[in-house]
Amino acid sequence: MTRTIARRTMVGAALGAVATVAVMAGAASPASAQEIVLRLSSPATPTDQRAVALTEVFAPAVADFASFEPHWNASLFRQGTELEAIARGNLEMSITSPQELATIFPEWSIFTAGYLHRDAAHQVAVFQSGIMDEMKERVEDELGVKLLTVMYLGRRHVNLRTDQRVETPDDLAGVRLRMPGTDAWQFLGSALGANPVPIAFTEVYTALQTGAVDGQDNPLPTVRDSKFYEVTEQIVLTSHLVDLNYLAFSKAVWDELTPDQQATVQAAADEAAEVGRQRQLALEDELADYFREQGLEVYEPDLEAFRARVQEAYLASEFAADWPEGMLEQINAIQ
Ligand code: KDO
Repeated sequence: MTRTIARRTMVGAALGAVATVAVMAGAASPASAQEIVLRLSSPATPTDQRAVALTEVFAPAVADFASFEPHWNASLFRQGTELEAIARGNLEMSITSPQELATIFPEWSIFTAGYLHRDAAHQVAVFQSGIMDEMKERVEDELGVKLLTVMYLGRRHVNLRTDQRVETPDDLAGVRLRMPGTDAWQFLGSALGANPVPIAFTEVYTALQTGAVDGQDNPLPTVRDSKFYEVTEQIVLTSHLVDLNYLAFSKAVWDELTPDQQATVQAAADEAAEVGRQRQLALEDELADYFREQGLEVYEPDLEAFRARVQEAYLASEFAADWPEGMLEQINAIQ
C-alpha cells in the first residue's frame, strides 16, 4: 500500500506547526478573535450540507474568539493534501476521510471497508464508543491533527452515464468507475466489480461529460450538489459505503485555546455535524424521486450479491492485516 507522506516527515511538520502558532497567538496569553483564523479547505461544494452547517452553525458559535474562513471546491488545497497542510501549519481545519488517514496510518483502512457501518447513527456510536481512542490519539500525536467529530456524507451509490442494467458485481465488469485517488478508494471500486479510475472530485463532472469515465460513486445529495445527474443516465442504489468524514482541527491551534474555548469549539463541531447529518438524511429520502423526474433510472440491484462480494474482498485483502485485533467484531457489536 502506498503511504504518500512519510510518518517522520509528518511528526517534524507537526512540531513546526506548534512553533508557528505560538508565534501567531502569543504563547502565554489565551488566543483572541484577531489572532485566530480558522481556515478550512475541502473539495465539498458550498451547497453540501456539511458546508452549510459549518457556515451556519459552527462559524457563529466560535465567532467570539475565532473567525471561520472556509474554502470550498478545493480552492485552497487540492483534495487529499489537506492533512499535510494542517500538519505543516498552513491550514487549521479540513473535512478528512478514513481513506486519507489510511495513507499515513494503515489501521484506518478498517473504516474504508464497504458495508461496514450500518447507518449514520452507527457511525456516531462507533466514533463515540471509545474503541477508536488509541487511533485518534496516534493521529494527534504523530500528525498534529485532532479529529473533533464525525460528519455524515451519506450512502454511496453507483452512478453511470451508460444505461446498461446492473444487478450484480459481474455487471460492472469493464466499467470505468471514477473513485477518489487513494489505494483504499481504488480497492473499493475493484471490490464492486468495476475498473476504478482515480480522479479528483473537482474533475468528475467533466470526466463524466466527456466520457473519460463511465461513472462515479457518491451519495445522492452529492450527485445533486455537483450536478452529476446532468451527465449520467442511472443510479444503482448499491449503498456500498455509508460514507463518513471527520472534522479535522490543528492540534497546535487547539493547544493555544483556553479550556472554555476548546469546549466551545468541540460543542460547535458536534452541533454542526448533527445539523448537517439530519439535513443530509432528509435529502437522501427525497432525492431518488427528484432524479427520476430528471429522467434517470434509479433502482436497487441485488444487494446481497454486492454485499457478499465486497465483504469477501475486504476480509481477504492486505488491508485487513492492519486492522486492530478484534475491532471489526467490536464495530459490528455496537448498536
Ligand atoms: C469524492 O471525492 O468522491 C468524495 O465524496 C470523497 C469524500 O470522502 C469527500 O472528500 C468528498 O468527496 C468531498 O468532501 C466532496 O464532497
